[in-house]
Amino acid sequence: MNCPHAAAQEATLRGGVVVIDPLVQDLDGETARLRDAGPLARIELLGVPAWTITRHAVARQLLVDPRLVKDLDAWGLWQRGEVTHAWPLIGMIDAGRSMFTVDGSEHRRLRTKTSQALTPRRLEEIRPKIEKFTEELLDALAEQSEKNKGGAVDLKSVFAQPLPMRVVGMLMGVDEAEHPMLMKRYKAFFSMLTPQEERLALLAELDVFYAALVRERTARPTDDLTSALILAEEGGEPLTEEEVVGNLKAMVAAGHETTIGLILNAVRALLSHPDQLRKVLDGEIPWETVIEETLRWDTPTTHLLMRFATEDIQVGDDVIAKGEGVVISYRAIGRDIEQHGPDADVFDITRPAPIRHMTFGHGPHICPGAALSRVEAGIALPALFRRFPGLRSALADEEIRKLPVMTQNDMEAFPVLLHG
Ligand code: STR
Repeated sequence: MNCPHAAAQEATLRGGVVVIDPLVQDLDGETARLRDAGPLARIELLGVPAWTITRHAVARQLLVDPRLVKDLDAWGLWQRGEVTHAWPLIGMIDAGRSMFTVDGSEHRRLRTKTSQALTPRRLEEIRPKIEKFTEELLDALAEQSEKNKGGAVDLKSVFAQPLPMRVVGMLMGVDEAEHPMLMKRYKAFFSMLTPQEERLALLAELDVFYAALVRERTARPTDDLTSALILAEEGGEPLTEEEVVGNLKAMVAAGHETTIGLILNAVRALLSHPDQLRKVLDGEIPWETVIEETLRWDTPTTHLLMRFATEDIQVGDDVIAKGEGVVISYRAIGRDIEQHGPDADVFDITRPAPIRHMTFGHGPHICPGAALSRVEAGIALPALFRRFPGLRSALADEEIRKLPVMTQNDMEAFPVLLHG
């Protein structure tokens, strides 16, 4: 066994089933194996079988197919009690009634106000605030570095994590004093090293926290999105407290966790491709291209859980049987050769634009925060390199450690040197 990938391959491909590694020890290898396993691949998530979509074209088709639904009760394994709350990934699916878990006309009812609040035009109103947060966090980076006598600082905990937290906190009306508590809980929620009882307990604590915030805004509305979600539209059916809580927690979780990945992965890609970084800093290639290529090549979400078939669905030679679960492997989709060409595995901001990736999804559930994340990264990345033009990684690229998170593409930390 002299091929270095052979052992990993043997461990992760059992009878055509790709076993997703909870410790994320070889993300690129796993992505390639998923792609090789076919447009619709069989996977195993901590002992639980599912299908996953690994191709752009198949995702385009299935993400608008009404026979695939978010409703957990449509899952055969759940109906039969073979998956329960003891399964560590259940919190990714059983997340309360919200725009993330409901389909059809009810989904539109739950989602409309949020997507209206996040249009590019509305986001222009908060751009100055995002710029201000960015400057403050750049100051914090400089301060940390000075304290460490010019030594390494963690770009994740000091910059890439608090920035999206502040932005989504401001939008939803979550007090800054609560941000460290939220970041700590979400880190534990996503980590596969957290015991399941602990994960269920912290989700219950988060529910209590969000319900208190919703009651507070019901009594005294402000101009935040949480208050807007509570207020009935003229003639419309108001959201219930459970629905507002569900939307609020989906927004906070999605709004901060994914954008951390976008910012860190873009910085990492540029620092490990200095020729391309040069082109960006010289103004030859716009930051928007860096953002889109990063979204394609190193997606913040590796696997999105889950949809369930309400009837048998034929896809090519495969049949997704009624009751089976379907995951969307966005990382494999971003590396789809049929969509992006034979060099799909290469980070290349000079590839012909536009880069047609599907990292924000497709169809009715397409990410409502897509424009917001682009605004955030579009402010954070140029500001970071403007302030610290000599920025470089304190680690060799292969030394950067991933967190043991199965669904998100998440770094443990990203130690950088600010001044070359
Ligand atoms: C985390 C736990 C929670 O309380 C609510 C949600 C709903 C939205 C989910 C979120 C989850 C996990 C991360 C998701 C997000 C929607 C977008 C984000 C899946 C389950 C992505 O990674 C794309």
